[in-house]
Amino acid sequence: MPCRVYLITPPRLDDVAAFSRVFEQALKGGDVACVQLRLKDVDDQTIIEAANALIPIAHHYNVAVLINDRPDIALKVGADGVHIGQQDMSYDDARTLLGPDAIIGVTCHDSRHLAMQAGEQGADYVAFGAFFDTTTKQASTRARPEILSWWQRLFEVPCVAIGGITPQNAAPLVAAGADFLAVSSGVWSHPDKAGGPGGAVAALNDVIAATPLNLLETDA
Ligand code: 3NM
Repeated sequence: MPCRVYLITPPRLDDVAAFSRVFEQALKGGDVACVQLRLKDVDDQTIIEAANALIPIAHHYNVAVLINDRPDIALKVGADGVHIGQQDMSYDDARTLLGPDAIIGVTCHDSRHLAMQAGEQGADYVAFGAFFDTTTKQASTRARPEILSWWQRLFEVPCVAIGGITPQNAAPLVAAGADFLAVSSGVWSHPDKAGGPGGAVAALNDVIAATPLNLLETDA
């Protein structure tokens, strides 16, 4: 399967109606597999209201919606799944709560061990990062593209590359075997003169289409 774009919302949405328009513009830019609603330092009601605004737009474009960290909210708002970190609800508890059809992805930082554990448990994807500097999150680990190639050779479960990805730096991650490029500021802060968020999604899809798989050598 070719690599696909995975959007992450900005960490704060001061005006959900305004963001909804930007979001739709991004989705019109090209293929997007899913969007992760990732709001930080806000109350539950704010997440729920944002989800209620964004889910119908996403579904109109056949884009799955995942809620960051909060399986309980995913259930409540009818999202397609969750993205959980190592400090959040456990994979097993999230699966029990959401059922067999939910998409459950797990943050694995730069750890082969965490990724194998998540894969064995049944995660729908494992996420590695951060590949580049990012101001969106205080990323505690730096992942190297080799981990994507290692994973791609050994496992069927898709891998997501995350952290500081832009259309300019994405190609080596696509070549190394990322199944998804998870991008936040690289889309929302894409310059207006380069088409804004829609232009970023188009550019990411262009990079994916132009970049053949070329797995890196790894030590195992
Ligand atoms: N997780 P941007 S890095 C949400 O390393 C997130 O696990 C990361 O946003 C990790 O595309 C990150 O703006 C931030 O860098 C992604």
